[in-house]
Amino acid sequence: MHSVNELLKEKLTAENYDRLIAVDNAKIHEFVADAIELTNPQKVFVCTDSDQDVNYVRRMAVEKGEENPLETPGHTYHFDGYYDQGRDREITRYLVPKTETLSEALNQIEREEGLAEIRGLLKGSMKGRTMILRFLSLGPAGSVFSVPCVQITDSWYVAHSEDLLYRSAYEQLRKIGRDENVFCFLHSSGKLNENMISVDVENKRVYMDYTKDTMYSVNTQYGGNTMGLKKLALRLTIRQADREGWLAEHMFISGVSGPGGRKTYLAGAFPSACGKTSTAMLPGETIMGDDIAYFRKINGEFRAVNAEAGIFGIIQNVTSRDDPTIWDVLHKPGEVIFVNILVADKKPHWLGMGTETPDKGVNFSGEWFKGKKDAKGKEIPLAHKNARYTVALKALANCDPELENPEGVVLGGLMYGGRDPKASVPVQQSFDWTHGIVSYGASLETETTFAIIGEEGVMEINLMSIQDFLAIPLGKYIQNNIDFVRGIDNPPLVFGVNYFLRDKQGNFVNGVRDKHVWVKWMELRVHGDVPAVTCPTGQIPRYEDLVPLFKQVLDNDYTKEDYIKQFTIRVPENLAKIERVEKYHKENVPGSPQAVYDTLKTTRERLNEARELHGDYISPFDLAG
Ligand code: SPV
Ligand code: MN
Repeated sequence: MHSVNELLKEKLTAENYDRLIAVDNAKIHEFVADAIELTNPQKVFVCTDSDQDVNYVRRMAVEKGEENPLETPGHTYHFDGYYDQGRDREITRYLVPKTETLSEALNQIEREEGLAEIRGLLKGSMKGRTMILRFLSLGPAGSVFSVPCVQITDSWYVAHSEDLLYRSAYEQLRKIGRDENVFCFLHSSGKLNENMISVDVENKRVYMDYTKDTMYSVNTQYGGNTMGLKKLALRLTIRQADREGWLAEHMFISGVSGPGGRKTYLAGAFPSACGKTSTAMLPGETIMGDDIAYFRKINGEFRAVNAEAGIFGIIQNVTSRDDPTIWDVLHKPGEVIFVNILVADKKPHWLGMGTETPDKGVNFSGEWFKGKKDAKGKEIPLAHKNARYTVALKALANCDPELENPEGVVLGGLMYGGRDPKASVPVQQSFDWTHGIVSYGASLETETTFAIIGEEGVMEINLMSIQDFLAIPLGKYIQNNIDFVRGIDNPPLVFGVNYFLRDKQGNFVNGVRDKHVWVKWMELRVHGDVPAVTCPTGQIPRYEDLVPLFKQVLDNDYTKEDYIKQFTIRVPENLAKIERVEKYHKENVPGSPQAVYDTLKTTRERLNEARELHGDYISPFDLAG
């Protein structure tokens, strides 16, 4: 048996060895040595923060054929396998030691058994390839929020994407102590076809050894399964935050401008493909993050940072009209990786782009033509619905200047939203913190979307939009959220939003851009500038406050009919939702806080009282007094 050091010395070139040893951390050295022994790469490349190294990764992604250049300078595209187009819940499992239990709601496997399985799949997987080693930081560098990470991958595409999405932190990691903890991620694309696409679909696995803060991923390339710092790290930070008394959330953060030039920071949680990124980058506002936020109490303030530094955003329905900021980035020279789009004439095309699209090209199914069918006879769309773009936040004209502030920003409000066709009004504010956490966060019910492999349009509860990533008991997580604001003088206001409410005919009652008005209303509420109408489920906007906002933000004349259609309280639908949520908590959330049941009960009572007075469907004008 080699010692760790001997093995590293033998397998790395002198230059790469020196680079690795300069990061004097025992866990990292052991992790790398073990990964080398296991996966047997031909070479090891230790990537520093230098432009030269980062450019090398970018160049290799193209040279090895994992990415291909598009017409616009700096733009490339990458395809994932046909059956590898989203996060895969089925094969994503926690490794749980025999002596421990984890919520039954979480997909898991006994640790030893799972480790043996995934290590078996990783064995020799990097033969003939280069192992890339990256040092990265979650949260701004050198801050109380930062979480040091090490990613090993044999995919230049994954390494390149992480460069756009995270903060390179080789220099920062050189300063960490020998025994300090770091998160470790080991990914291999596994078996590849001639187009450098993972093909061993049956053996796709993402296993998470939370006992060692180490995650394994194999036979997949889709970002959400492979980039350790994205959803794999979120699971680990949720555990760390639980131990240390802070919060790691599936939330965007943006700066919303208000009267007199003030700026108010809002955060929000939405399940994948429910409007999170588009809310984060509303035109005229600033974006600080679109996916993962950390919250800490600092000197009695509620402060937030973005764990990431880039966007892995859904491209479907990105149009010049609705999303001008990102449209601009996707059309001008600069670094962009397009993922699972259609390529024709070296240009990217996607679903719902608002311009004419070609009838043939190349997409995630290979050569594509209009009418092409899959093995089951189903028509293949020109691009996958979950096609994405990867860009650094600093490429956006409206990137928030506080992105790298080590102290983060003070949060004025936060929102929870899902795809709820029937019950919730488009926007409402909770009566207090706990009421909001329970009624909008812990009650979040949503239709499943294409961002996760499986059936679309099925209603499910997705607590705080973070359920896929919870690695602590769900009840504990809710309690932590409720308790977090203790000792904070001005906790953020809590809002519930729903961009997907439909009328009886099944039509959406709102336009896609209406969310901008809701956000502006929240901004006014944070500063107490406008009153609100009390309704059984929360506080809703007054018609007279929305009229000027619709005019100012969208240049629309907001009608009373629209207001009534959107803000009518649907009592039976809300009562039915409460029943489902209560049942869900009783059956699936052992230890759900008493506050959840108390709050649901009070809301039910309020709804019943209102029904006595006003009937099943209550016009907001009846409540305005
Ligand atoms: C999401 O699905 O919530 C995403 C994309 O942000 S990923 O997790 O990377 O699949
Ligand atoms: Mn996400």
